[in-house]
This record gives sequence, structure tokens and C-alpha cells, in this order.
Amino acid sequence: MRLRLTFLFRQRFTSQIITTSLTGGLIAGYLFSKYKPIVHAETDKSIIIGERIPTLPTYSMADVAKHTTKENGYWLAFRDGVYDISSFVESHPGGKQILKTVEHYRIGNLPLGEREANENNQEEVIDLFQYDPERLNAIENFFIRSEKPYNAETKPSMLISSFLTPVEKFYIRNHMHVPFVNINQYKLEIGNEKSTYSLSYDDLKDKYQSYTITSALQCAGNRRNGMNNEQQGTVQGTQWYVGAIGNARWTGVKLSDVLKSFDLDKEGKHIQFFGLDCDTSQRCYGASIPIEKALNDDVLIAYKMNDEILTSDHGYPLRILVPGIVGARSVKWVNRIIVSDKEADSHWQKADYKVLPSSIKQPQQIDYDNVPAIQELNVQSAICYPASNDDGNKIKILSVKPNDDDIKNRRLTIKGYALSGGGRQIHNVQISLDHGKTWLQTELEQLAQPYMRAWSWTLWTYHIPFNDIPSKPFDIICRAMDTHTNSQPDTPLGIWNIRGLMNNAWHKISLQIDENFLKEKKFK
Ligand SMILES: Nc1nc2c(c(=O)[nH]1)N[C@H]1C(S)=C(S)[C@@H](COP(=O)(O)O)O[C@H]1N2
Ligand SMILES: [Mo]
Repeated sequence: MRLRLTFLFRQRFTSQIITTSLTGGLIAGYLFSKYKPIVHAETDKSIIIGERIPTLPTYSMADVAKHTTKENGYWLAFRDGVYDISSFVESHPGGKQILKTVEHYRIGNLPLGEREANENNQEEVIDLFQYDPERLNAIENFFIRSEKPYNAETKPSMLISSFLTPVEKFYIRNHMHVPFVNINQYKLEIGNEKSTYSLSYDDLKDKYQSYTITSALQCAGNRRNGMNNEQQGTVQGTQWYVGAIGNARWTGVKLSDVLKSFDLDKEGKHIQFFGLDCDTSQRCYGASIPIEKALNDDVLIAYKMNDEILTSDHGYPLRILVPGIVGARSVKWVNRIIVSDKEADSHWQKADYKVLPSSIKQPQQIDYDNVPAIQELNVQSAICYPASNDDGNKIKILSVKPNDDDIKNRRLTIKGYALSGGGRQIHNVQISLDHGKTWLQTELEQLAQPYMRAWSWTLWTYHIPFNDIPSKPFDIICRAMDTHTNSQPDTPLGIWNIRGLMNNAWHKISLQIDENFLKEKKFK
């Protein structure tokens, strides 16, 4: 019977199924990949499939294993839940209907700990990434660091080619899959321990005033690759070069307006955000920010990026946008906002995205509760032009052919970005051609931004006269200072941490003027 069933479901759901070992899991796996949390048809209460329900009886995996025939019925275990799917097996209605009704088959819970002990017998047979969008022209715009989950950084020359980063060139940092969203069922839940309110997508857009801010977003892991060194070791995580950053116009409603409208601004220390992207154990991406930040600054529940509806990679339908703070807190696909005395109980708030002491060589070696979560960004700058279209992490010495404009003006143009955290404006950006002995002031392109609300990045340009350029390989270094005279460290040695976070050491590129150009154009 088991074999026949498997076959039956394979036929129906082939595209969703990768592997299986148990019939029940096939169904459950398929069931749960789509709607999280599922809206219960009758009670209209949000429930999470497989979550422990204290009022139900307990059955062991051994009990479950006895129910695999028509006579005894068909049971299955999924997460902490035990299900009797006999009637389902008799009638096997179509997929959509099953999705809505799976918890109707619920009869009990596994004993505490059995789920973990039997994880191998409870199967997850879904391609969580089935809703990841097609990404057109990705290779043109990005260095793709991983496909599943999708992590792609903007090529440096593209970064500085416009003040606002076009959506299709904006870096994408996904810790898991892109979740499925049914906008008609979508609800944003907002609450605290006592009460929970909910808003539909249209409610949110219609009932609150909209705001637009220009803000950079930068991953705390941007420039991680530059932290690897021989003395201290290779850092762990996605090996970003300088492109896990972008600058965009974000439109949405103020988080503070929404909190105030439900009287949720009076108590609590942290505002927690959770996304619809959850792993197979129902752990969803989540992060939190201090309530002071949420109430006083331009923190948005955003629905537009550069005046267009958010794309699925950037968090459709709604994402949080916390300006001045590391990207990790700007939760995408947000569907739950919780006011609490505690930080979000998620891996990314409680363990990852923390700068550990340099003595820690394995992240497991530390009690994370003693290390604060990163919030505000530090002062940062990077050189983005000239740059190669090949992976910035691999280029040792870049061969540069000056463009026509530069030839006419007998100069080499250098461009890059700078940014600081917490709304601090960039005060200056300088470059050095002699390893930091002397510094040259660059020209800044920046917005006039309100005091302590400088969320946007600053682009900068410097023209090096041909006469000042050596004919052999040479280095260019850049560094920025913000209005609080925070500056960047000269090397990553003093800020090295095993997860390679918050690298803001002076950025250096090594280059050489193209040999043929040197010969042809009488460079000097
Ligand atoms: N739900 C959810 N939100 C998320 C993430 C995620 O994986 N899931 N990644 C975070 C991280 S680490 C960063 S740097 C930014 C990246 O936003 P972007 O992909 O729109 O550039 O989103 C943040 N929000
Ligand atoms: Mo990030």
C-alpha cells in the first residue's frame, strides 16, 4: 500500500517532490511548503502546522508506525504533530483542498524530544526554493555567491553608475527561500503579549500616510572577503566583495504610525519582525530593533522600492526598512511585528550578526547572550571604479585602460561610495597613492539630509593626473570620515572576527595601466 500511495502522490505532485522515504511525509511536506502560517478555514485563526497543541493526546513514533494499513488506518508524524490521514487516503482530494485542511487530520502530539530523535523518519520532501523568481540578466549585474539560497552582489562598476541603485542591480541577500505569497490571504500581524491586530496589504496602504526616504541598505557582511588573512584565518560566511550594498528610494508607512495606531508604543523594549521565509522546522527569519529606533526614526514598513512595487527578492509584499542599521534588521516578507521586552528569538538576532572577540575561532565557542547584536552601521567606503567585471575577490592587479574622456583630460577617474550608520553624514572621503602617507580629498556627491538622518550613501570621485601615475603597478586606498569624526581602521587586523562582519578597513585596489595603452598613447 505504501508503495502504491507514494506512486500516486508522485504522479500528482512530481514537480514539488525531490525525494521521499515515507508516504506520510510526502503529503505533509507538500502541504507545508506553501502556506505559512495557514489560515484555518473555520476558525480563521492562524495556526502553524505540526506545532505542539497542548490539549491533544501524546502518541509515540512506535504508535505511528503501527498505522500503515487500511485496517489500522494511516498515520503520520510531522514535526511535533501526529495525524490520522486515513480518510484523506480514501478520498485523496486535490492538492489545494488538502492544503487548507491538513490540520483537520490532527489527532495528537509526539512525546517531547521524539521529533528530534526521529527527524530521519519524519521527512521533508519539498523544494523550498520553488517560488524563487527567475532572475534575468543576473550574471551581467551580479557576482552570484550562491544560488540556493540566492545571494548576489552588485558588480562594483554598476554600483557607482547611478546615485539610486536600479532594482534589478540591487544586491540580494536571502538566508532561505523566497516564500510563496497569496496577497488575498496575506495579513500583517502586529501585537504584544496581550493583543494581536492584523492589517491586510490594502489596509496598510490605505489607512496610513505614506512616506518616501532615500536610504542605503548594507549587509553587515559586506566586504567580508577582505577580512581573510594569514595570521588570523579565513572568516566564515558568504564571501562578499564590496557589492552587498545599494541605495534606493523606499516608500511605505512609518512603523511608528502603525504602532501608535494600536497603542503599542507605550511599553516594550524591542520591536521584533518575522518574515514568511521559514525553514522546515518553522523557524522563520526574524530580527529586532530597539523601540527607541522604531519610534523616533524613519523606520518604514515599505511596499515600494524606487517607486515600484517591491519585487519578490526584495520582500514583496512588505518589508521593514531600518535606515542606518545593518541590512539584517530590514526584514523582508514581513508578516509579524511583535512589541516585546526581549529581542527576537531568531538565530540571526541571537547568534549570527554579532561581532565576536578575535580569540574566538569557532562561533560555537561563545555564550552569545553576552555579545550584543549589531545594530548601527559603521563608517564605510570602497573604490568601485576602475573595476573589473570579473570577480573582485580574485583580481590581484587590475589592468586599466583609461576611457576616452580621461584620455582627453589626461587623467584617471576613480570613483566609489561611502556611508555611515545611525544617520551620520559623510564628512569626507580621501584617497592615498602612497599607502597612507598623504591623502587627497575627493569630490562628494551627496544629498542634503536632515541632521542625524543621513540615510543615503555618498558617492565620490577623484581624478588622478596621468603625470602622477606610476607606470608600474600601484595601489589606491580610500577612507571616509563621518560627521562624528569616526574613521576607518587602516587594516582589518584590529577588527577581525570569525564571521567576518562589519569590515570597514581602508579599501585598497592594485592597478596597472594597460601595457598596450602605455605604448600607444605615450602616457607620460
Ligand atoms: N525575511 C528575510 N528578511 C531579510 C533577510 C532574509 O533572509 N529573510 N536577509 C536580511 C539581510 S542579512 C539583508 S543584508 C537584507 C538584504 O536585503 P535585499 O536582499 O533586499 O538587498 O535583508 C534582510 N532581510
Ligand atoms: Mo545581511
